[in-house]
Amino acid sequence: MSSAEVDLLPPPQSALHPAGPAADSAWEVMLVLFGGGTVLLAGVMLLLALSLRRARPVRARWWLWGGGLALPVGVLAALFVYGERHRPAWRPVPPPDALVVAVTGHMWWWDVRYEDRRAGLHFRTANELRLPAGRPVYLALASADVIHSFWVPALAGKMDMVPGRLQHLQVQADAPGRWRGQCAEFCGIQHARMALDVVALAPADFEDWARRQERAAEPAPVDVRRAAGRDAFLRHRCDACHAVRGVTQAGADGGRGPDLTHAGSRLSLGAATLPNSAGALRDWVAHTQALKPGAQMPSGQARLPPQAIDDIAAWLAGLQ
Ligand code: HEC
Ligand SMILES: [Cu+2]
Repeated sequence: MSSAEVDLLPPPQSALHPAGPAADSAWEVMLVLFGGGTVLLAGVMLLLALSLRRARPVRARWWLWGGGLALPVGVLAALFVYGERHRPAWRPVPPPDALVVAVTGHMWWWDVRYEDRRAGLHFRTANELRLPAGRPVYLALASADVIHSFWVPALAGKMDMVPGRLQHLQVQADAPGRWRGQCAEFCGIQHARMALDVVALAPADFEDWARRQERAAEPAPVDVRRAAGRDAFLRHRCDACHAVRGVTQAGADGGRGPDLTHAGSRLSLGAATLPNSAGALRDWVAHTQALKPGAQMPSGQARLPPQAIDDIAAWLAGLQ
């Protein structure tokens, strides 16, 4: 993706800048609750001022029936009806025109699988969610270990990812853009560095991206350096945890670590811990535990010769 397509400012992670219908609705609820609370506070202050100025106190019965019963019942009933009407609908089955994406939380990264029945797309990626602008996206949310929570404030409210359960969230981005998501349920030492890049693309750009992602990696690079990187990746058993379609023999569950088939095409590394580049890939592989202490991947520095790390990084950067 060129820099012209993506805003280079820090991607916002803000519920105050809604970018789709679900977030618009949450924003409206927030305004109504805030406005309603302000009106109530003003009313109470007014009553207080009146009672302080007036010699004759308000009768006790008024306080009891009015302030104790009528007011709270009226306000809470109205809020209940209003809130119910704005609650996202529970849809056990995705709408027919929706793009279905299964996102599974792991300590501390996101596995992302695309299942687009309409276009016949099936592929896996990680730590990055790309969406076609203007089309509903049905997210099937699960967890591989502990409770996580999927939260992209610009697009929708939070949804917990609970082991043994399948939750869902329907989101839609109104226009192309880039946002940040964040795990919103404490899930262990690197919870804070379990973030997610979210990019909405024009439908044609999304189609291009998806077609590229669906392709397997080139099994035998002609470039000598990259061939050496692929060999080192296999020799040092990175494939014990990572799949690179076309190169490794990973099972259908994807592996213990993120799918790396198109690692070079992603915006960041380590679940949005650092921006992606050939140099960052090298640093990540060599110093994993310094960059993300506790991450469930060993640092390469002590185990791999520097040349092998350089070659692997060059190969991964080329997996576009
Ligand atoms: C024991 C399993 C394991 C092994 C072995 C392993 N990794 Fe990882 N790797 C992981 C996990 C888990 C993550 C996610 C870490 C996180 O972000 O918390 C990861 C993340 C990565 C990422 C960042 C991916 C992304 O999109 O954020 C790269 C690149 C990577 N590993 C490369 C390698 C290379 C190269 C090797 C071999 C030298 C290797 N890994 C060995 C488990 C492993
Ligand atoms: Cu978390």
